[in-house]
Amino acid sequence: MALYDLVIRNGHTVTEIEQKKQDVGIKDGKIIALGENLEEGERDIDATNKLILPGGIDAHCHIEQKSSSGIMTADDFYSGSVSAAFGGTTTLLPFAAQHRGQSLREVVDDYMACAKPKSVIDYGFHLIISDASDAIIGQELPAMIEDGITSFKIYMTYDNLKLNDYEILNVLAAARREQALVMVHAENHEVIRWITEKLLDQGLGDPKYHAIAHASLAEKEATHRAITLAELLDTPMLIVHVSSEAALTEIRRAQERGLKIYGETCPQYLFLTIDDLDKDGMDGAMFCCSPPPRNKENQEIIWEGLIDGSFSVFSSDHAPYRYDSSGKLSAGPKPTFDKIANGVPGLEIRMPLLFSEGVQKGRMDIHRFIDVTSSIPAKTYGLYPRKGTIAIGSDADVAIWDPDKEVEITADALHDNMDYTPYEGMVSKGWPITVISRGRIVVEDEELKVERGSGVYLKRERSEFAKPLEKFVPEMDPKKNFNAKLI
Ligand code: DUC
Ligand code: ZN
Ligand code: ZN
Repeated sequence: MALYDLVIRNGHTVTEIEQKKQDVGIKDGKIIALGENLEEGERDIDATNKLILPGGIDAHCHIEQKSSSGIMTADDFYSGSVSAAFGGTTTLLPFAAQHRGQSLREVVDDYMACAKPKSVIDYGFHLIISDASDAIIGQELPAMIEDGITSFKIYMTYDNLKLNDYEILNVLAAARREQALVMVHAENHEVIRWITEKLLDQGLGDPKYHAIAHASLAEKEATHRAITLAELLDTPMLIVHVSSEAALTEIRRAQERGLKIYGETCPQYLFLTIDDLDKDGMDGAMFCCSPPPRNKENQEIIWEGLIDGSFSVFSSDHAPYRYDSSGKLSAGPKPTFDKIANGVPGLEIRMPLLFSEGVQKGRMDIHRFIDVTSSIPAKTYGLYPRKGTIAIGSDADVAIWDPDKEVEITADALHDNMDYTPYEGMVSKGWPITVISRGRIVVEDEELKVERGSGVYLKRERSEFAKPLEKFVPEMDPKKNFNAKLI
């Protein structure tokens, strides 16, 4: 019997720290050897002139999720996971979304039941918490964290999701106790509501006005407030889907002050602009997401933030709503912007477009590319070094990239269940041609090679990124504040 189930030979492995010409030996789903001239395996793959990269981790995506206004995403765990795999991603961290009144256990059980028979790659969950009652935060949440759901998202906007500052403080205190990571959708609800009303009063309801209503300043204010609350309780926090320079500046300022504040950005803020919302008829609806893409200058600054380390995670925020009555146009054929389902698809293009526009065009070092698409998400969310690197003992989750393969992105060519892509016609130079998850060849020769349901649930560890600093603002320090213990 061969020592290895699979050997990938003659390629260059690239991790977050180094690039090496070496073979990868895989046994029982794990990497067990790295080196030159490994002996023959049960199966050998020749990776001459190819790059062997860690499989991607998409740490923010909405799959088989019913939105707070009742609209289902177009992708279920089968089409979503297949699409992700074809784009070089081998781990998904979608949301298990609580609607008010639901117990967290019920929510998680529902999502597990959806994912288990369908996902072709490994997956974990973050919770979305929309009901911050004492019972949920005090009793249910700790049990979920114990079960490996060690991060959760809260919202500062959307009628059916938003938490007020008091509730956010309760959530932060619980996260601090449990060492769970809080992810925040930071937009000021009242600012958006006020601008929306004024626009609609003037009859300005076209999709492009979505970008006016979701002003950068609404994002900046909420980001500042969220960070302030996090600082008050000495609780790490990750601000998701950051779109604007103004919000990025708040994050940088906090980081410069030594706070554990992290930022995530997404393809729509690097590859789309506000002009995409200004299309004929309703076509701009295809680009409506929250926060929205901004202008070209802002786009450059988001790029800089991803390159210089201000952002640590690059996720798709895949929120797939078809351009028809099941999705974007569920409120009618010509809804005003506030009734258009929010979100854009991006699972499959996330890594290729960043590789092409970032690494190939010389803007982004390849190790940084791996950091933001795989290694740091793994560290942030308690999966490292099982996932997110190429090392002995790690899961054999790798993608073999052909750096010269050019692919034109079209809705037809992608594997999700969408009827459009916002990136139609863009050409990606570099594409993952063979995608391997726990030693299983998932994608090869442009075909899916595994059965539905062959991905497994990932019980995640608590993350160092969520560990408090034990450095309070002075008036909150229990030792300095008359021994008052607040958290
Ligand atoms: N928030 C998300 O995280 N995704 C899609 C839309 C939104 O508002
Ligand atoms: Zn959000
Ligand atoms: Zn999202």
